[in-house]
Amino acid sequence: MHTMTEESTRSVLRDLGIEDRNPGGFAGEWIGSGRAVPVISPLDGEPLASVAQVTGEDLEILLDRCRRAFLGWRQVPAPKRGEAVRSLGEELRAHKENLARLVSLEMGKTLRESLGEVQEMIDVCDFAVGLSRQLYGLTMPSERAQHRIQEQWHPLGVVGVITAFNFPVAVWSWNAALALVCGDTVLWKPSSKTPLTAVAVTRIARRVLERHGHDPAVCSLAVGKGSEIGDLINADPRVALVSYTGSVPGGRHVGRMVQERFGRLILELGGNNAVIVSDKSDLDIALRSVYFGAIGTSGQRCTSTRRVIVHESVYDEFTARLGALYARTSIGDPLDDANLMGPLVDRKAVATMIEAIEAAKAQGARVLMGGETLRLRGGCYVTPCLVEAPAGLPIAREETFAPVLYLMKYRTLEEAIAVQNAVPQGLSSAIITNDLRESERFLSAAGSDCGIANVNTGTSGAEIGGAFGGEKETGGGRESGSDAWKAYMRRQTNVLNFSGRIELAQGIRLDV
Ligand code: UN1
Repeated sequence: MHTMTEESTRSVLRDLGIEDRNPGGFAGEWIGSGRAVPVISPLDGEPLASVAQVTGEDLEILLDRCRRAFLGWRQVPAPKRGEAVRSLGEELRAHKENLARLVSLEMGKTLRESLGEVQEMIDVCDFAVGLSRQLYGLTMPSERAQHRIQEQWHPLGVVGVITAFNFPVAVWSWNAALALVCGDTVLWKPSSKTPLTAVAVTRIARRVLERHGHDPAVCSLAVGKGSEIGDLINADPRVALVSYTGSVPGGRHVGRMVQERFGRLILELGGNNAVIVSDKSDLDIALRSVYFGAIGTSGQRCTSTRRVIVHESVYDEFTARLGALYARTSIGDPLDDANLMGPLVDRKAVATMIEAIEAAKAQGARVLMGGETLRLRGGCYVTPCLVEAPAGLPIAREETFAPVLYLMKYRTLEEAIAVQNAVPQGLSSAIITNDLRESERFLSAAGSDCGIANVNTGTSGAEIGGAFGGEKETGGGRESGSDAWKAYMRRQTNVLNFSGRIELAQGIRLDV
């Protein structure tokens, strides 16, 4: 048993409207004619509740309703759509504690990180409310007299949001809050590992939309397998944009399917994020940044620190101090505030971690500590692992979704940047240095090739205000802040002629 008694777990579920058996489809009404799948908590291997998956026929109804909801929603003025998103943020504030508890129960991250995840949802709602009055287009001077050129941004359609288990609610919100103010409707397919949080959030969104007199199918839900329901979404021309968060192979598959029909895509795939620790760094900052980046969410963030590239002159000291922190890591029930690390999401994740460590050893790396499974209450607990990696270790080119950190040495900054860039993924990166030249070189065109590059702070824990995403095999998509909203809208260029005659562009003569 975890620290929450059965009674308090029940009260969390009750507060969020989770029943023993829940339908997994929603588009104005709840449906779910498929198999009821139990959700097993990684905390203790016990079932929390079950969710009935949607069938292909269910999805047909859901998509049709979600598309029809779009036809109305796109005509609601954007600031009015923003009002609904403001209420969504307020409702999330009211349920923050319980929603965070459910996130921890369902996927295992610590309660403090779950609270941070719900806070991300709230933050992006606030951001989107402001955005609802700032969906600006530009005007351009025309080369023709008494003509004007402008661009407008129009709603796009249904956005299919396919999310991963590791941020079971925040990734939906980055997409949904933006999509909603942009006038799109959302069909959410959550990870099959975390459908309960999705049901809870959809119930909240429904209440908010209905209270504002809007069609609740604006926020629809389809729980089902990626290979069935996900593929139907990918192939369906009614889904204007597919925003997919998941693995590189998953993204390659989704990308091909959506591209085949010229649908729009946002891909947020794997990361293999490195921190460069300079000899001119503050080692306390380096240690804390790397430590949280590597063990936070038990190494299951796409932004988790997987590699640390340390200057040879501080390597021994850094490694010894990091090892001491690792040895002190309190692992266990994520709802207990004393613990910094909860379980991995399931047994398969534990097996994958062990296999990666075996591969590292076979390839010539040295395990410095950790990487053991812990027999705690039948849950999926492991100790975080530090691996000393020779240059070019093949397994260190892969993203293993677990707390395995590869330590590498460097001599010159050029070499460190080359090592950091020499992986197929390009999500997040960081340098810890007090040297202005080093920091500027790291951020320059010849520096980090990642979508996120930080100085004196770690690779994970991005704020919502910046655009989030990465290059190369990470997929190239951007979500959340800055101008990421543009991917959720249709840009239309308009030429308006008020001259009273027809004149062709480029000076072409029309003699008729
Ligand atoms: C993810 O792991 O899919 O930057 C998202 C971070 C979080 C989001 C991670 N804000 O670590």
